[in-house]
Amino acid sequence: MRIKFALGALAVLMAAGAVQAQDFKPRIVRFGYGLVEDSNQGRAVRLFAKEVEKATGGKMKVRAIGNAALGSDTQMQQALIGGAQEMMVGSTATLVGIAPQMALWDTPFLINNTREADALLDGPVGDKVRATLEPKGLVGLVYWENGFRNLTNNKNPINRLEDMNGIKLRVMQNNVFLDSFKALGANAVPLPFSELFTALETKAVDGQENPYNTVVSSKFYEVQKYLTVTNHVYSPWIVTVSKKWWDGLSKAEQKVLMDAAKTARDFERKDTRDEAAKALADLKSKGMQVNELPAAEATRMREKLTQVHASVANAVGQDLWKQTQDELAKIRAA
Ligand code: TF8
Repeated sequence: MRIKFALGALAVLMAAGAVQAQDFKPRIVRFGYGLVEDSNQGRAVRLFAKEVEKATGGKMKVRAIGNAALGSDTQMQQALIGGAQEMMVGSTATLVGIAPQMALWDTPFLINNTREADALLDGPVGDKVRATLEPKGLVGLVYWENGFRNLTNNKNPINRLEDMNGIKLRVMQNNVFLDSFKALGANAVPLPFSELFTALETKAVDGQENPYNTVVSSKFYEVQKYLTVTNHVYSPWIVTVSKKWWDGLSKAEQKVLMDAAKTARDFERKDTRDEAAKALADLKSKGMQVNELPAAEATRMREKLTQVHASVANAVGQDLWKQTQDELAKIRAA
């Protein structure tokens, strides 16, 4: 009896010791992101860094590098694939060229609220889309929230669909966004986010679309007059790891990164939602002219945008499209 207990206790101690001693090597993680440090993105990356350092007793150190200092989203993706950078968080929209199924998240009016977003992204559909990155040299850990996107511009308030005509609108670099805004009559110009502020400031473009949080953190209110509430699409961010680097990590190290990414996700979604709830008042006080589209015009916009659904379904595959619709129906019924 006593010997058995002693052996059992010894085994437990050895297992615990093993995790500490060999499973965490000294490592530096270069973690890049595109927004400024004082943003929902920056705050969540800093929390992630703290969690990782805590869980590895300081062995794994995360260098959080914001402001696109390591490059735009697409440049960082290439650095991860090549193994020159370990981690990043950025838009799923810029991954569509690498993993076409990511276009699912660009579908206008696919997701109606944050409850649907969390359930869809953290469920089987989100997992399936995330998994398409692995063969391309990237490991997608979890989705964070970018948020519901709204329009800003400098030309005129958008009160009717026709007010979109000829507005030079910066869009993310992918076909769904290009097609969507062309369908609305805008002159859509794809540009990396890192060039956006300057493009707005120099009037190279008239407008852009992003969640309120980003209009605040990137100070777009300094260079944009009109904000129109459209909530035309819910954008996630995705936390990605270089597969080259990931494959060299121990199981314990991989688990630390996954757990920290999830902890940071839960923090980030709440932070983003709290900030978004206050942002509109904040933007008004900073001088932006805010309007809601009249319901009839919103419907016209919605109809134009749902025209692109068929091409998204083609791009991501009919099976995934159908699974998404089924999953959403389930979530809505729950
Ligand atoms: C965009 C996105 C940006 C992200 C960010 C830099 O408009 O919404 O928020 O790409 O990671 O490009």
